[in-house]
Amino acid sequence: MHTRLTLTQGDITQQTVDAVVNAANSSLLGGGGVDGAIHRRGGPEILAECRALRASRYGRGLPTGQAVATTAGRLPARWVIHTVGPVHSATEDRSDLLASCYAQALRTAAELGARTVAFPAISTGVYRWPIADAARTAVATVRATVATTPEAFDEIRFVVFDDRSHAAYQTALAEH
Ligand code: AR6
Repeated sequence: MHTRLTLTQGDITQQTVDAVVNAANSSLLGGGGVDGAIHRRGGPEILAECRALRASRYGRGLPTGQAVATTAGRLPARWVIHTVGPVHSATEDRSDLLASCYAQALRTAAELGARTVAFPAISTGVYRWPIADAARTAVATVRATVATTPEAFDEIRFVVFDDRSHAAYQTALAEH
């Protein structure tokens, strides 16, 4: 099966998919941006599972570049996959951690049997990653991951908020 990579401009909390990826922070206890929107619309069930994960497996928080799933609560999805992007730094290139977010989220999705997955532009808001570079990393990592698991996914959807991000993803998707 061929996995489609698609691009949508809109609100990630309104995507009808199997799994929605959250641009979380390591506390797993919510924040602004995508994280705030997911908890607001998804309801308290998501936070309750996040708290349980903190109490069991992630007492020190979810490390940057890793991913973990919870229920999607009231969102039109089955799961939320929380991942922690790196904060952009001018002195240290942590593109490897940004790529890891996409690879680990997809690995988690495949384990769950999620065939459609929606990704926000991880790290490009509060964490200040330049959108053109983040879009290239996102697209290249998703392409490489789905190439190794061609049967796992039907659609990977990149969901962006603004025109600039949309243009950056269009450019990245047009590159080979
Ligand atoms: N749907 C789609 N995209 C969105 C939405 C939405 N509802 N809301 C924002 N964006 P951010 P980060 C875009 O800041 O940079 C939180 O406080 C936004 O325009 O959500 O990884 C967490 O708790 C931007 O392009 O995530 C962490 O502390 C992109 O989504 C921290 O922010 C990501 O912006 C994570 O920062």
